Amino acid sequence: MMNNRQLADTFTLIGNLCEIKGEVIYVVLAYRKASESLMALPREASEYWKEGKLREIPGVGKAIAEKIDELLTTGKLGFLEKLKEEIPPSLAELLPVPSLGPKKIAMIWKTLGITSLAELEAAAKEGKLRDLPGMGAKSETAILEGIASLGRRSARIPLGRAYPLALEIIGQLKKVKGVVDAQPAGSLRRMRPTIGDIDILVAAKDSKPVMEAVVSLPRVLRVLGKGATKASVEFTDGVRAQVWVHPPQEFGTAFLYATGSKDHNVRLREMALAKNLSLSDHSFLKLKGEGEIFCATEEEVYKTLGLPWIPPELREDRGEIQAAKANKLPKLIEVKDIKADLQTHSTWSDGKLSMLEMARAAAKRGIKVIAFTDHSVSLGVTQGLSMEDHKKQATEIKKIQKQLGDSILVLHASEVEIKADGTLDYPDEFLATLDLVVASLHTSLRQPREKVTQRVINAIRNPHVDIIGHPTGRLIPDREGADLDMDAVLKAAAETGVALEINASPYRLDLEDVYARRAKELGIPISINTDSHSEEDFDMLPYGVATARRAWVTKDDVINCWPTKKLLGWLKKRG
Ligand code: DGT
Ligand code: CA
Ligand code: ZN
Repeated sequence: MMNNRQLADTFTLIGNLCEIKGEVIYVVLAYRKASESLMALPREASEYWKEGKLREIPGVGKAIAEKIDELLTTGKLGFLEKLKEEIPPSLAELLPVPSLGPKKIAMIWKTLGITSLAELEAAAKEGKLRDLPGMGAKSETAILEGIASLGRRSARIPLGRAYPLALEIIGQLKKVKGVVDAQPAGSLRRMRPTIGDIDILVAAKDSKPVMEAVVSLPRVLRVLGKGATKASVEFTDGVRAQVWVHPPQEFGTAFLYATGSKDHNVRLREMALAKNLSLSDHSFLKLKGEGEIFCATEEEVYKTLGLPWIPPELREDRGEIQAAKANKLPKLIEVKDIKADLQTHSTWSDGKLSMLEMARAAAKRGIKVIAFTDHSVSLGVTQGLSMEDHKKQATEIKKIQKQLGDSILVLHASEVEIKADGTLDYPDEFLATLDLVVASLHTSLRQPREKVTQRVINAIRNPHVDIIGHPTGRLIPDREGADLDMDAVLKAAAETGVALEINASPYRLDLEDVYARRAKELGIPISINTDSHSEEDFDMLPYGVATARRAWVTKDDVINCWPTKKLLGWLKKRG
């Protein structure tokens, strides 16, 4: 049975081939939207299908539901097979090449019979493209450069890398004369775990000096575009940034537009049209009568549409506009609500600092409870602790607790390995002696779905386990998580009341937003932890909180926000 990723890939391919074929753009976009929506789905589409509820998936209308039905029933799609006979599927490789559009691709294919990237590159090098209609030696060079840039460009950048970079650029731009404000926008402001390109919005009356400053930023490799109010550049490490400038009186509409997401913006524009207003990045244009409405702040834009301000992390067209209309937006968790860090490591395993140093670093940041979850013995690379070692660690904790006084409470815990055979690294009698137990997967992540899912469920069902750490084990951007059956995992967690972690490391952010949101809806407690191995790691907390915000999570849903007494009571009850 096809899974969501395979279905999504199928619709992306259909969209791409339709685009090269010359289908009207809204058809192409409908396939792409369906593909994105399938990737963001918290459950398998086949489940919806079995329940006869395919049409409840966002972006899935009658035509696409019929195609999903055929794919799930037969594993094939007649429509796609026919399309592939008309348009060679390998042509889709050419679409990402900058400077090439679908029309040109079709023309190159029809005139020269080119169907792959390799053939295109060879033809450009041999000078075979310059004589085609509308092309010349210059377009050949552009195509070769475009192909080279594809190789250099790593797909998407982890948020944790993009954010500091953006702040650096913003720092530079704020020094430019006449700049009133500069803010991150796009997926960066929505705090998606990975970023395609960095968008920055600048408020200034005069855009010219800003445009100059952008193209002369340090480490700019090349300028991709420079207009009157928008410039985009590529840095030497392949990261791209786009800077938009708007006068302060229209900063609100511009900020909203540049923040996206595109789908959120489309919804707002529809709402504006219903009020006879045309919403652009500049203003609301009055369609009846004359004049424009300018908004200096986002609040004013939303207010004009009859909505409260919507936090950027929610702007993904996942029900936020309906919730705003009904005045039912959640009061999202904030960094300051976090009072406990329940996964940290010290020199007892693979951390860089002693427990005392770590506890002080956490206390300095307002943390009231810290759990040391040094690794268990089987995780060889990290010098995991034996049960003997734990006795010594317990003594040490008593000692440092005296030194720390009531500045912070130290819990004796462990990050226990969920072994390949599904058992835990310590016997239950021992787990019962710890203040808190986090159970995590680090090895044999590529086991078949059923087996790896069962491992996690075993850990969830162990009454001594309090938190499942970074549930899927994914690493951003390189390692996909285990192929877990999330439906089954969430169901088991809801039954036992174990907490699921949102690991705040920007290279994990695991659970990801869609699953964390479902966990919350199922009443599963959520735990946001930094998994700190050094002092700087504590500062990654905002990434974890942002992921929770993207999951509509409030502070009541998160055990790290509970008063110490309530947290300790919960741990005690779990045994
Ligand atoms: P990314 O860079 O792939 O991680 O994703 P975004 O969301 O940053 O998207 P990007 O960089 O293509 O565009 C930045 C913002 O510009 C996006 O969040 C919303 C807005 N935007 C881009 N294209 C369109 C469009 O066709 N229509 C509307 N309404 N807004 C758009
Ligand atoms: Ca972007
Ligand atoms: Zn871990």
